[in-house]
Amino acid sequence: MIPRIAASDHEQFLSKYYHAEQPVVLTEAVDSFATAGEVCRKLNARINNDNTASQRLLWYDVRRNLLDQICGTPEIVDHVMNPDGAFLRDNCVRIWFNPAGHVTPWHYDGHSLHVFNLQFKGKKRWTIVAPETPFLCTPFSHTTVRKRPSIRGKRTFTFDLDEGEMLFLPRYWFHYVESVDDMNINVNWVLMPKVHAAPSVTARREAEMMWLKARLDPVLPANAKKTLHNYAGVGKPAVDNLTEHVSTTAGVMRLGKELVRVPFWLIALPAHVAKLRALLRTKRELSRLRSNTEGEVAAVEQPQLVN
Ligand SMILES: O=C(O)CCC(=O)C(=O)O
Ligand SMILES: [Fe+2]
Repeated sequence: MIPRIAASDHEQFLSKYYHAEQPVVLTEAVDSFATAGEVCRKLNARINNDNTASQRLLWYDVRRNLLDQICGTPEIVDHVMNPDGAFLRDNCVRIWFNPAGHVTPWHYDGHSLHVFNLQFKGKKRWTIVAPETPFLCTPFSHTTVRKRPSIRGKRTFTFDLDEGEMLFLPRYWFHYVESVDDMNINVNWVLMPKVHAAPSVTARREAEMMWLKARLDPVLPANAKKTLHNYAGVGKPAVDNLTEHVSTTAGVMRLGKELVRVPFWLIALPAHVAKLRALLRTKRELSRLRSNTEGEVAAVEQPQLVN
């Protein structure tokens, strides 16, 4: 069973989970008395009105202040989102709007990100797998070859994340997430810690892939170049930190290890189709939300009269 502790228990969280990079559910992370519909409309109106917000494949990337007066940053998140201990991106908050039945396929997050995932509205069912018992991924990617790989023999947790709870998902943990309630709204705060990760197969693979990409920079395809130059929001300092202990032999061997996986792209076809379907469904849902909130956007755009 995944451990659950009170979000206010900072000492236990930091010593047993944050620094040890182990997942935990933090209970009573925030209160919200608004309905899912109200939260959805408010967030969408702000996103539509903010030119620093950007729409990604399945979520929005926004700045922290977009949440002002909607959902404050939990104290413990504020404490660790500190430039002394972490690489931080400007748009360090992700917002997800997912209807019932939405599935986010198996993957682990890029950019060596720790994720604080607040279930602001609704409920989601998570299955997570530790980086030391990883799944096989397609070459140079963070997504699994199989759509529903077996979790037998893996270190894994399956649990529901209820409204008001926040999951701390450390870097390199694989996850598969199903949306349970009619409307599910999640807020994530993300950061890359500056301390080195505990050794694991996945941590080593990520470091070796980035070592290789840094050396191949001039010939990288646009997507890979973008990831390299924006790694964890800061690029080179984060990549240098991550790849500090990668030897030339390990880096070069990584190229071979990824290339032998190329045939797995074929086996991965159903996984890619599932991802594409999730993407299209979310896009449809997002545009529906957008058109539903047009009235409110207009209201926000009205100049405010201040006496
Ligand atoms: O909420 C979801 O469906 C997926 C969340 C996720 O992948 C993440 O927070 O990294
Ligand atoms: Fe993720």
